[in-house]
Amino acid sequence: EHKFWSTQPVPQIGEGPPAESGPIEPSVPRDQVRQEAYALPKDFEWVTVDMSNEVQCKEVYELLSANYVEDDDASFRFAYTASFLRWALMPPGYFASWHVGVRVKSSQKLVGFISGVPVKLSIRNQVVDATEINFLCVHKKLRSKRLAPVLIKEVTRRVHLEGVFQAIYTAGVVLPTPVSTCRYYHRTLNLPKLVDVGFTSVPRSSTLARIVRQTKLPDKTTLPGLREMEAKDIPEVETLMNEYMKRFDMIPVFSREEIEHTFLSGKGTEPMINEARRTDQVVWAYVVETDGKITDFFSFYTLPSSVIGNTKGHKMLEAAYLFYYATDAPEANMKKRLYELIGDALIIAKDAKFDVFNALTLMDNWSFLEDHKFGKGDGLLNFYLYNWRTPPLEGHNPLDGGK
Ligand code: YNC
Ligand code: MG
Repeated sequence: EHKFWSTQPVPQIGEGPPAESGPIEPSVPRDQVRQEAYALPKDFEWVTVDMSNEVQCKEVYELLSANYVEDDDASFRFAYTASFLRWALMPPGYFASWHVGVRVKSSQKLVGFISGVPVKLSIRNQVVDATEINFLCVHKKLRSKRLAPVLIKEVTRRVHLEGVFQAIYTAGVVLPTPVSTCRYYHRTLNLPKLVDVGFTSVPRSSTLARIVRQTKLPDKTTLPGLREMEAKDIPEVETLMNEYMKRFDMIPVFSREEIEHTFLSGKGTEPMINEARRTDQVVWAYVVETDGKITDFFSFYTLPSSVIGNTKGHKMLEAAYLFYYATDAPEANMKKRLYELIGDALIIAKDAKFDVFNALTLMDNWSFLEDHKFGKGDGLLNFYLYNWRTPPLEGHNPLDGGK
């Protein structure tokens, strides 16, 4: 039973798949949107967090570092960096008012957060101006007090005030009602560390040395013409992505400015950890240039997790997450080409000192996960739409069978 979610414009449990796609409730003009903020318990107040302000950005970073998403046995907690949060929350056309905080009135301590950013989605070829909601977090000491629904209602109100009535969000928890569910897969890059921190264990039937040998990657990338993406590649990457993404039923529609922001603005300025990585680099984006033409593209982002038990002196698990990719390979050659691209992504991530490379069972990932020795994880990620009905997104993904 969902006291809050049963009141919201989302497909309710047991409703069954809809016959058609579309909004659940109508959009309304701005003057019909509630003008006053929702009421908080008396000791708390709303704030709009200014993510361009170093101090405020750090406050969000600190709230999340200590209180954000943990795995099921509380061994790891997502540790989004401040640069990541700035990059994720300030895309072109972002609304500062969608960065919603809750402070304790007396101490001004930040104890709650939720954010939205604008995103254009194409869902079964219907284009929807939506918001992507992320980083919902309530301090551990204030859990189970029904603060989350107030945060959700307040961000919804602020989104409505800008004329947006649909949202997309993901969560590990099951709520009414996922439009799709993906599983995490993990590719080992630094086995000894993954074993030390308890992320992986060596099966009795094997040894550390044997698995290191079995998962060893080539020293050098293999694709001729592979190089880091640059500003001059933006138009070609845009075309390549637009074409390739037509394969899927729910996709973001990026403007040129969004492509630049998403793939090129996150390179960082701080000192290099080694030749392959800056301490504050968020995104890695590569293209394959063949005879002066961009034929392929891939990207991944960094999302470290803190090791909660601080096992064997390791504070952080450095994880890379596969992000968008695209290729102009014809269908008959697609599987092979994607295998090659992701192979090079793994090598680059290893050079950049990542411990593990994660990917979800979405897009065409099913076609290379097992061949590249990704292991099936325990974690699932549910995708949700707010105020939009559509039949479940099935994809063309044989690994879905193993949900
Ligand atoms: C969740 N993750 O079911 P019912 S993901 C949505 N997303 O409501 P209370 C959630 N709803 O079932 P707590 C949720 N988790 O009674 C719980 N809920 O109807 C629902 N964790 O509230 C829950 N971050 O305040 C229940 O719970 C109600 O104190 C209970 O707070 C929850 O960012 C939370 O996992 C998650 O910080 C804040 O546990 C807290 O437990 C926490 O008593 C660690 O709340 C961090 C964490 C969530 C990451 C994410 C996406 C969020 C999407 C929110 C929904 C957006 C809707 C669209 C809005 C824009 C619309 C437009 C236009
Ligand atoms: Mg609460």
